[in-house]
Amino acid sequence: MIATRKALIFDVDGTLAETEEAHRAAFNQAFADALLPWHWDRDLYCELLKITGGKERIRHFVESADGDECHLDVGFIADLHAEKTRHYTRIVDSGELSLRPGVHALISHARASGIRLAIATTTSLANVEALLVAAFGPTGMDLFPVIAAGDMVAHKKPAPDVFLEALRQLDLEPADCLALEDSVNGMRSAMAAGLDTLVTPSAYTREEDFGGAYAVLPDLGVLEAADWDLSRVRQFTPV
Ligand code: XBP
Ligand code: MG
Repeated sequence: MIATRKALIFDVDGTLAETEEAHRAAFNQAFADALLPWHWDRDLYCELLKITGGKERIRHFVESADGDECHLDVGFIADLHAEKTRHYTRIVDSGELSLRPGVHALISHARASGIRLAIATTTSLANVEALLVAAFGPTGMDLFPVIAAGDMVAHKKPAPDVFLEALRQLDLEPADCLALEDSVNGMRSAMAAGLDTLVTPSAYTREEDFGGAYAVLPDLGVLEAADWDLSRVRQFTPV
């Protein structure tokens, strides 16, 4: 049973909600505002998502597709990414995004069962706050006393840093926790931190290979239907 775990450590983008189309729109709006001739369509963004972190993703795009040296300036990228974050949080504040199936129920069940909640994400803290407030109201951030996000760690996913930081703040052993992820980068990060990882692939990660995952489910509604019994979903055939 999930109640045997002392904490759940949630990824954000793709796991709590299908957010990447909003991120993609925010990137493209920031590029347009800066009069840059860049547009990331879905196919290109699916490739670029292999690079975690918005600033790192922009840098990779400049190095691989734009080539203009002045676009590699750290300050240029930071300012462009800050504009992107402004657009993204505005999209989230508008209420356009909703939690994925089963997420709200699992969070409620965990709270009722005394299971602690944490976040380990590559996205920016401002984006986490926007999503939690939009989904749970003004006190949404209080649901997750432990939040490891974005630039809090030196190396982004698939490095284990952000999950190790969440475990440090929780002061728990990996075996006492369960990670919830949507991407192979995220799964590798969590597993490298020693965590069992339950994967619910998202729109952009559906074709990825989740070999080694604790379980691969279409969404967390399956876990609720299994009455929160992890042993029952463990045999669930990968999507
Ligand atoms: C997914 C990411 C993030 C988002 C964009 O994070 O890799 O970079 O795509 O957000 P998660 P930023 O670990 O939650 O799946 O532009 O703030 O990085
Ligand atoms: Mg994710």
